[in-house]
Amino acid sequence: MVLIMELFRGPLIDVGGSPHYMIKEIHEEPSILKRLWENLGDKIRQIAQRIYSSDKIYVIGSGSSYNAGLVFHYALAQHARRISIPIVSGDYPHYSGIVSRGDVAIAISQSGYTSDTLEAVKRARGAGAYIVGVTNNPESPLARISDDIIHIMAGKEEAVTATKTFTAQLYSLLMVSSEVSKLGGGEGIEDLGALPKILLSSISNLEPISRRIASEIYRYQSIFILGMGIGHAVSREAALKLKEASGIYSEAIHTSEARHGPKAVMGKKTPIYCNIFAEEDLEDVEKLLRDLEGSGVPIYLITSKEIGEDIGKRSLDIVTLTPLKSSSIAIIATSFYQLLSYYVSISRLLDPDMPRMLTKVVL
Ligand code: F1P
Repeated sequence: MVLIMELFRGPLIDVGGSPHYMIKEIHEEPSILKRLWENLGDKIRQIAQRIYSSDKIYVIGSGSSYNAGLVFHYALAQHARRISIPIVSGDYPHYSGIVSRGDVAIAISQSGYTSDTLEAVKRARGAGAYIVGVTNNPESPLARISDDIIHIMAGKEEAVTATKTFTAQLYSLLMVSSEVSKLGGGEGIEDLGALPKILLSSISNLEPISRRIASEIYRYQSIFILGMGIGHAVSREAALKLKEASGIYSEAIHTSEARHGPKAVMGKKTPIYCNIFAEEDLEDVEKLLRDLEGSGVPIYLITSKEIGEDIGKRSLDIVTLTPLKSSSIAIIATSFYQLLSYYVSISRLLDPDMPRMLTKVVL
């Protein structure tokens, strides 16, 4: 009993009525989005203008911040018909020769201290790129060396596992994509203003579902998370959360790539989560499901209602998300995986706020 109390850590500290910071911070997300929607408008329009008139767009970050940047990359393509180049911060040297004046580099780091990101920014700046920092710390080194910043206003994040800062980064970046889309004569992302409310009700719907699924999967050693486009970016973040908070080996696999090798290790012992956020994903998902039929692989589809209905004729576990057609679905889907990672962590008697071997800032 004492051991369990120790591991849960929650009852021993006061985190505003929540047993852990991680779950408290997930629940803060809707109000952070509201704050951003109400305060960031002018800044976002200014930065969108800069991006719209740039030659090339680089998106730089590490860990969760890279994953937020990858959603942004897909959102810019989908809504604004612009190509950006997503770069893992540490990989920057492999691109440095092509960055030049007239380019914009969007550098994402909640802490603003991640050394790989700072190094990449210094080099991009040296090459003449205009730097937009996206950070939760306006006093950080990243903020200081950026030409402009988006302050994501998430408040201090106590849990090492990033949740609310990821969602705030993502929302700010979707606001930017929406404005770049409008500058090019597009329609923008129409559901962004309603998203704080949608997320609030979605979290309360998804919480019991994620608890139930956590109780089904917490004993597994490994998990695959599949997706395409934005669904792939979300699967990367989901896999990272499950590794960090729950200690489960989880791998993000592009859905269309699953039949090119990974299928060989798919079996009863490895549940599959499959993100389906767009009609275009269905053909690849159908092919894979056909291949896996009878193999006993536990499959969960994470999808919006309309898309899920066809496939739902098979006996699969379907997690129904609010049916958003835009990139905003990434925020709703990520909140499901954040909740799932939290509840798997609890079921495994781990401390979700302090994963082993991790620190909040990677210097
Ligand atoms: C990047 C990051 C986090 C991750 C972990 C280590 O941080 O990779 O995404 O969850 O805590 O650091 P940052 O650059 O966004 O501060």
